[in-house]
Amino acid sequence: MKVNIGKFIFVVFVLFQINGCASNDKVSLSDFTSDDIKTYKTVNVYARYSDNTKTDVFVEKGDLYSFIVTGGISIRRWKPVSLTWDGESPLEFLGATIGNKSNNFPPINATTEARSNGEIGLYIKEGRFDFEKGKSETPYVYEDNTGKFEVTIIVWKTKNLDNIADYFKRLAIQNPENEPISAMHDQAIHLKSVL
Ligand SMILES: [Ca+2]
Repeated sequence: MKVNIGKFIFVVFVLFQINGCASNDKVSLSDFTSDDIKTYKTVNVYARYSDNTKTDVFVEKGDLYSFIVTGGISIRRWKPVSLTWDGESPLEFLGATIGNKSNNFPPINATTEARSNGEIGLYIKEGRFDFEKGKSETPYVYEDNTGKFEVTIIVWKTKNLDNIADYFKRLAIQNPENEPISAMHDQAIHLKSVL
């Protein structure tokens, strides 16, 4: 499958509009498996942790994979300590790697196609990050962070985006409070038009 990069960026942009925030409603796929899924796993990414979080989930180039993100973090940054932020957007603060390379468009509450082979890593974006070493170059900026994102990674066996969209439709019915999951159905349909 070849990706039209312009359309791809457009889809990611649309997605940003839809799924700007993380939900606190946990999602369990354990009683909701599918023959279309190669593997899935939920990984905690702690806001105070300045290294890349290894997931032990591997993708091959061309695999479709999805992240469902729940939980929430506070980063605080350089703002006055009297002001705190909760519910930082995973779109802005959750980063991903494949192998030891940055994954520029991680599928935050979305589905995308792997562009290389390797283990998926997850990290909190704050300061400078050394992808080769899998460590922040500025670990001290993490010290005042709180919370975590819970990221459910799905690697699909199927290449059929209709099946993936249907899966999220069914999952949305089971998780009516989780808005990102509902939007993941629509995003999979959008993705079909660009892959
Ligand atoms: Ca911080």
